[in-house]
Amino acid sequence: MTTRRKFLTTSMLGSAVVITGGDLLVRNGSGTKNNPIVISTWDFGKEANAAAWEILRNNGRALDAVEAGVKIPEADPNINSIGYGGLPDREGHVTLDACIMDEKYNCGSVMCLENIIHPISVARLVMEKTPHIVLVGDGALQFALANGFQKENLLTPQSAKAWKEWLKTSKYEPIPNIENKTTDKKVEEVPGGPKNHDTIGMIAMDSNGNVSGACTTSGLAFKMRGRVGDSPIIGAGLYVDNEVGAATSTGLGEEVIRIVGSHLVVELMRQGLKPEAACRNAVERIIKRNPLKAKSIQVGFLALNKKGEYGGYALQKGFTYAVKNGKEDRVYSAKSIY
Ligand code: SD4
Repeated sequence: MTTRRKFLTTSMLGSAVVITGGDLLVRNGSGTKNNPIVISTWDFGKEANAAAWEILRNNGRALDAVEAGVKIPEADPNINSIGYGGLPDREGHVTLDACIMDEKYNCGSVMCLENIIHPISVARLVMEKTPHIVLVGDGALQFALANGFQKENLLTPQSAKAWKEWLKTSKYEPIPNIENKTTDKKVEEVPGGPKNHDTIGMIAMDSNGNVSGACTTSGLAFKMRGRVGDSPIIGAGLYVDNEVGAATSTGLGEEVIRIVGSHLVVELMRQGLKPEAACRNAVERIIKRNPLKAKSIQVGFLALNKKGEYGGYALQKGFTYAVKNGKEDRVYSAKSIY
């Protein structure tokens, strides 16, 4: 299975530079009108950004860019946390969550969708073709099939193997994306270590200065059947306000939902905080609720404002995000509390 470390190596070979992120405004290069930008969570965001960039650099719409961008990891069988190849729930079903939001507060979401490789495109159709915002489970599948999507088996042999391995103990320990302090390896790379899960959240601003976002995931590995995390919940896993900017999240969804994290980050930016400071503030709110628990889980936020400034922050070390604009194509390591 492809690990983030491997992605990182690949990214670096592909000329990405990993440096510690901050509130960055790349002068003459990013954000604002005529300076499109796309940012997304984790190392695999780099490849997703490249697809989004093809649209942005041709003066396309941010909404089209984020949809095209996140479809890359959705279709990649080696990414075991999104779309095809995602790790299943306890009962062996791959269930997908996704949402999308444009510059006019239009939004669409699917939850617990099975057998459809691109839940993000179904979410977009929910937004554009129905009077609703959310479709779940069988209803979402029915809607997808009625709109020409094909049913596919999303459980790859690798994910099936991992699930069978997990069944031996059925121990449910969702400990996401924390660097293992003793071995200096990320948790998922430690043999027998807890399985990892990473969502892609992507935010783009197009050459008209309009912002859109998308978020898609297979959620927590070996979750309870029917469990839905933050990722497809507008305001939790993603929020876009074209007056202010946008934010997205990754990590243990339950903790993000409690604070309506992405909406909180956007509101903090509205009050004047820079993206990184707003993300940090949201992370601190998670700690305030349960300081002990916060030490052993991961949550990361990523945000972009209308000036093209961006930043991320996480509870734990190990959260990375990718940025692409006219001047840079990089993976940053977000700052963290612990
Ligand atoms: C969830 N937030 O389902 C997602 C999982 C995730 O990095 O982001 N993992 O809770």
